[in-house]
This record gives sequence, structure tokens and C-alpha cells, in this order.
Amino acid sequence: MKTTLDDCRVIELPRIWERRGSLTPITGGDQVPFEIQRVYYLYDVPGGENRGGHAHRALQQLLVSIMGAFDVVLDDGGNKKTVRLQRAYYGLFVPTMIWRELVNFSSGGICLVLASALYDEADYIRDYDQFLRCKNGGGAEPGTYTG
Ligand code: T46
Repeated sequence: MKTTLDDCRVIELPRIWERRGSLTPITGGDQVPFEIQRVYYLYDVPGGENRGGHAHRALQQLLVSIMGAFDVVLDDGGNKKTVRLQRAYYGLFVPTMIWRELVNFSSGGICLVLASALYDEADYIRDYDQFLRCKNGGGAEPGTYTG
């Protein structure tokens, strides 16, 4: 299946608000449309620095701004859109084969990432021209990768 920007969506997460503060539980296969195999977070991002700049062949992820804010620039090879994440109870679902860049981090911004698989460098496409070739039928789509 060729993913498009329409497959990327913001998911509202549960928010248990109390006078003592708020709590957001996240359950794989429930709020998140995949089983969670890995969690990591991006933090101490210096002003003006960007993260990402790649696509994943098979990995699906949910990105949450658990502190501060940042923009996610999504690109399906034909169109781009920018999603600003700034609340701990909204997650951005990014499916396979979508180029993403995380930009405009606020000071102290932290991005929590829930991922559908363990870290595997072979799953990354870090070259934009290669990404476009794959999206436009000139290269292997997920599942046929022979790398
Ligand atoms: C993504 C964006 C949002 C590991 O050893 N294990 C891991 O689980 C990850 C994610 C990374 N690494 C190593 C690989 C590199 O040597 O950490 C180093 C930095 O990784 P990378 O340049 O891929 O970091 P980002 O912030 O550009 O991208 C990361 C994720 O890799 C990526 O999947 O979607 O965050």
C-alpha cells in the first residue's frame, strides 16, 4: 500500500485531569494502531536544530510532544504538510514510507516516540531521492526490500 498524507493523523489520547495534575496513559493496539515495541525520546535539542530527515520502510510511530512544542513536516513524495505538536495528549501517527522532519523545537521541548519495532538501521531511507524513487515506483516498496 502506498501511504499518503491522509494516512497520517493526530490521535487524541486519554487525559485524566486532576487538581494534582494530569496523566495520560497510552496502550498499544488501543489508542495506538500498532503494538508498541520500543519507546525513545528526543530532548536537549539545541535551538535551530532539526531531527528526522528520513522515512521508514516498515516502522510505524506515534510522536507526542510531552514538553514544549515542535513542528513535524510530513512528506509523502507528492505533498507536504506541517503538524505542530504542543500538547501531551495529542499524538501524531506516522505510518510507513512517509518522510518526516522535526523542526522548530521550543526551548526544552521533548518528543516522545512510540515505535512498532525495534531499532533497525536497514529500515531507514535517509536519502530523499531514493525515497522519491521508492514512492514513485522506481524502487522497492516495503516488504520487497532486499537491502
Ligand atoms: C524518527 C525520528 C522522529 C539507536 O541506537 N536506537 C534507536 O532506537 C534510535 C531511534 C536511534 N539510535 C541511534 C542511531 C543514531 O546513531 O541514535 C542515533 C541518532 O538517530 P537518528 O539520527 O535516526 O535520530 P533522529 O532524531 O534524526 O530520528 C529519530 C528516529 O531515528 C526516527 O525513527 O522517526 O527520531
